[in-house]
Amino acid sequence: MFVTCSSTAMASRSLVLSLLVLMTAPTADGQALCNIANRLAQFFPRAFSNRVTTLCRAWTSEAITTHSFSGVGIQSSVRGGVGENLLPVYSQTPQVCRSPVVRKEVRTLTDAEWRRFVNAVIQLKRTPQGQSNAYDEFAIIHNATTAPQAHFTAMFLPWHREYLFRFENALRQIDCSIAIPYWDVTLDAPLPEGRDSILWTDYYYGSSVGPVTSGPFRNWRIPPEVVQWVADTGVERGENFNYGDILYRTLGTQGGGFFPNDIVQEIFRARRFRELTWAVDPLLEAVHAGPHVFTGGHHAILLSASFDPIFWIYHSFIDCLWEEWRQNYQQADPETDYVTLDSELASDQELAPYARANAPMLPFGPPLRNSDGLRNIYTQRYYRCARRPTCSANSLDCGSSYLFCDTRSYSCVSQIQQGGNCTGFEGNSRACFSSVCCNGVCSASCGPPPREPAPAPGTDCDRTGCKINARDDYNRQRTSNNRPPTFMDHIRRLDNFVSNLERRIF
Ligand SMILES: [Cu+2]
Repeated sequence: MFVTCSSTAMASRSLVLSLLVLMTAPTADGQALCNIANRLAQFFPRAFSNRVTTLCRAWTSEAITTHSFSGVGIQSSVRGGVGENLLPVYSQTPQVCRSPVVRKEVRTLTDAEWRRFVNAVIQLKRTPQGQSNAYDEFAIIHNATTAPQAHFTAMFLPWHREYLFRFENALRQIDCSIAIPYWDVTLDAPLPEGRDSILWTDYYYGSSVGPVTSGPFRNWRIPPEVVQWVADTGVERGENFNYGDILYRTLGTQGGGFFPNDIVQEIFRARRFRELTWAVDPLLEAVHAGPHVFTGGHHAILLSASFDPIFWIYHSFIDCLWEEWRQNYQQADPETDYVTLDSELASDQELAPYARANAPMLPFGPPLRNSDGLRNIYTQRYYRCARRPTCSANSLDCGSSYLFCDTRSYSCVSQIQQGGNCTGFEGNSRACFSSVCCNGVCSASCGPPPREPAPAPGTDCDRTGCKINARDDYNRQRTSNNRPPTFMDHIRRLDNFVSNLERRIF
């Protein structure tokens, strides 16, 4: 079957490209590629569209290999193995808890709320369950064998909704008041360097590079079998993933960063559920992978991602974005607007049967079916999402002392930690946490200008001179001095993350 690309913006170059793709990929892939390329081509440079196309191919083949039941994969079967215990236990909110709870942006939580969430997560990790602990029992089912429909199929969003719902219920057995906060990464996107966000401090997420040895999740244990799977995945990809048995992150060393709100608006152009699925338009799932890869380490690898507690906070955001879309943009009944064609359920046809509406939602069902994941009951009875932080000329309050209003665009932005790069925010007295933005650096005070120009953050200097590291070089490309990042800056970041994704796919 032939797939046509209609947009004139694509021109003959892309037609040639699509034909090349069609020669090597199944029809469904070709269709998906045409769709995404058409949507992106209007404002993305040629190179980016080409890379997206390559990404789509690479990713699809990854889906095919990772979901395989043989080879490197998950040995436990959930039934009678790791993960079995939690499945019935956490399918309902404890009777004594009042619902709905409100999932809020993580920086808008009060200190007490954040502490209660962290404590409950830690307690889950300390609760023996089966052969391991309650936290690990949850984390281990996030893989292509136990949950074949969870990624690269139409079930991506509903499956993760149920997954988070159960995790939240587990936390609520410890503390009824808890709702999983969400991490709106678009608030970090405008920062010159994502790693300088207030989130990468000991108060919030802790260490951002290397083993996590500070913050609430310090020395977070990764079980031996996962250590092995991660190392094996590295061998498969020709990379070194020997992260050891402590939670590991590599923030900022790969991937282009956090996606901006423009991308969210692009996703919100969809009107029917089928347009949010990988086989029809991979945009949402592909963009969601960006922060996974950017944070790196365990969070960047599918079978270990949920071992990092930031997984739940990040996926809570993806879920809340879906909810925002359901309530404001979906032009059909959200409970019944699903996908019927196998070719649209999954690009890899082997996965399609797992994603059909009536199929059991593995590993949670039967009796739970995939179609149950579309029910309104989740967000009507059990939780809802607070509005994402916004500000305006009339109200500069972003609802948190850790956020500030960027008065150039009247949008909320994460505060920058002391010592962080605040280039472009010099005029904003609230941009830096407990400090002021001087000469592009969040400093204790603005003293007289230094006699010699200080080395740019991230440069490697010794007596013989300064060696510029890759990340610094990358930042130089992205933003020239003292101007707010433009949309094209964001695109360049995305371009970077896609090129990294080609080599290392979440
Ligand atoms: Cu996932």
